[in-house]
Amino acid sequence: MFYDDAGFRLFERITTLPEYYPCRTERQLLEEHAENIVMSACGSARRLRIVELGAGSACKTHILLAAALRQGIEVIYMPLDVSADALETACESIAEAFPPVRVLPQVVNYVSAPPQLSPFIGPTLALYLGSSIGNFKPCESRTILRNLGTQLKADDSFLLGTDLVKEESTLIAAYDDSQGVTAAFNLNILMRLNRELGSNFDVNAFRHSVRWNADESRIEMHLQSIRRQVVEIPLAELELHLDKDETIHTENSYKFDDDALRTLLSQTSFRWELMWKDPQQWYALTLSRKAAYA
Ligand code: AVI
Repeated sequence: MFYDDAGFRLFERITTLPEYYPCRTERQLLEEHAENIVMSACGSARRLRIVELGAGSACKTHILLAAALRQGIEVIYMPLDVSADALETACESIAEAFPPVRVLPQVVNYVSAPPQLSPFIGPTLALYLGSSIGNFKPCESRTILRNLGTQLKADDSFLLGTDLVKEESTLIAAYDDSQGVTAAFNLNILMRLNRELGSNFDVNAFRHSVRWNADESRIEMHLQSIRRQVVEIPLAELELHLDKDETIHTENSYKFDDDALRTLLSQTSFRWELMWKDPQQWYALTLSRKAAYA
């Protein structure tokens, strides 16, 4: 529900906000460690298939593609995404920046079904960046990674980007920025519901609310009703009765620590190999290998 055209534009703005550190921190980590990541994934092979879940516009992937080409490695890049438009943009920019890279996009919902990868002779490096995994409940994250694992060979690599648990005030600020961009991103859902499901949400009768749920290790975004109200959503055949201060829970963004990451990877057939964090330990890139079993 977040990512209609307006939502995409607002999310792009979020990624540039001073308070929203995940995106720029991940980019810095990729810039610092791209050579190492590619070398670890490739071993002695001279060709590499890079498969990216939720590739979107794939702008950070450019860093890895450039590192592979610098090392003289032949690259096949498979971006997977639900959005055909995002994939088209990704393919155009990669074709322009890296003519030798063969790009094989796949429009697929990797959450509801395993992506179908054709057999490949040589190593595959799977990517799941942007801490997108954090927007899924733990059981859903496990399903996504298990599904991915079914498509990889033993010892293929998997690079996962995750936001880490940190001081609450830093986390809250990242989701409740001073310019109100994240608030607009959250409230945009109501405009979308009004437009697409014929609902009558009064956008001014809700406010953006962010909570750190320590028990679940997640940031929660809510839309809080500023008064008692009734909202109709005709196409969903729903009538919502909201009390003053009652909230609509719109998003979870799970934050990880080393233990949670180790557990997630080992439960989903991956063997942890290397981890890189920024100096503040706010964000992690974890490189793991597909285990031979399962
Ligand atoms: C896309 N995803 C990883 C973002 C996050 O940080 O959970 C979505 C987001 N929601 C509000 N700000 C950013």
